[in-house]
Amino acid sequence: MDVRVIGAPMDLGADRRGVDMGPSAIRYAGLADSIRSLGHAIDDAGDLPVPRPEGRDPNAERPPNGNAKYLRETRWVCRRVESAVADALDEGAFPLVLGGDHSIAIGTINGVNKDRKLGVLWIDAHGDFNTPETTPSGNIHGMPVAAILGRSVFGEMEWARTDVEERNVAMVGLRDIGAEERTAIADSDVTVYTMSDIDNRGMVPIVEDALDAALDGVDRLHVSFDMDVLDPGEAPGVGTPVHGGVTYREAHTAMELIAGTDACVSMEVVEVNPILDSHNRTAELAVELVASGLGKQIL
Ligand code: B3U
Ligand code: MN
Ligand code: MN
Repeated sequence: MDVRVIGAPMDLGADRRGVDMGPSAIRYAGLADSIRSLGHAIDDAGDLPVPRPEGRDPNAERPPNGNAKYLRETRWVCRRVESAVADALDEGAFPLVLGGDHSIAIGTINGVNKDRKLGVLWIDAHGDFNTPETTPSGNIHGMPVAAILGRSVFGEMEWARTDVEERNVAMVGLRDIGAEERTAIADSDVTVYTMSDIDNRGMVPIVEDALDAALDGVDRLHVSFDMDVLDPGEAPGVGTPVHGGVTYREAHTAMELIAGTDACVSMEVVEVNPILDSHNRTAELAVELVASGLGKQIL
């Protein structure tokens, strides 16, 4: 397999600065060697351009109702992510997108969903199901799932919505969901497994069921991995840590099961924030988890 690494050093979708350094930190943690040691070729496309927030008006373009900060800039970045991902797939490579905040997933999934149906496995502490009307922060990294599903005003945004069906979105690891997000998720057809579900049933059946839901009627899977799904004790370098997350082994188990499906056509790892990290630990963990997701086995 030929892995195309695409850096998306985006930090306009989040409150805390620093996730723009995520792609560098993940590369520095040994990504290329780790991928090569699995027998894959690696082609690092470098980082896509991302506008700096300094001197910009976050509200230069406001959606009709509510708020979505840096909407114009996010569209600009996501379109570039989309075409880099689509080009990689056209050339037979496996796109691996390094974030950056989670708003870039809007671009990645648009790139993967171009002409064929897709399931999405969303691994995250958060629901990322807010819309400009329900967001508590205005931060687009809390909205990408709603965006790709074309909910609310995103339905009018051709760069954001996809034809991924709600029933093909499965989310794992959630533990921080706003009140309005909760209602929206409950009224939708997405499949959600919270931390309580993982506590009760264990990671293996949860990920197996999530994969079944995501791949129901489709044969391609995109994995969107937000590093904040891990417990902050394992992964301190994320912008919005939430206690009570998945363990080191649970995260590897999830990735090993993903590798075992053979359906995964693309992956992204997001929200690594080196400023908040300790000795690049979170980036190193990101590299290890990518390796498991790309087929690394213990024995
Ligand atoms: N739900 C909150 C917080 C949040 C979402 N995603 C992250 N944080 N990383 C929001 O702002 O939408
Ligand atoms: Mn997220
Ligand atoms: Mn998150």
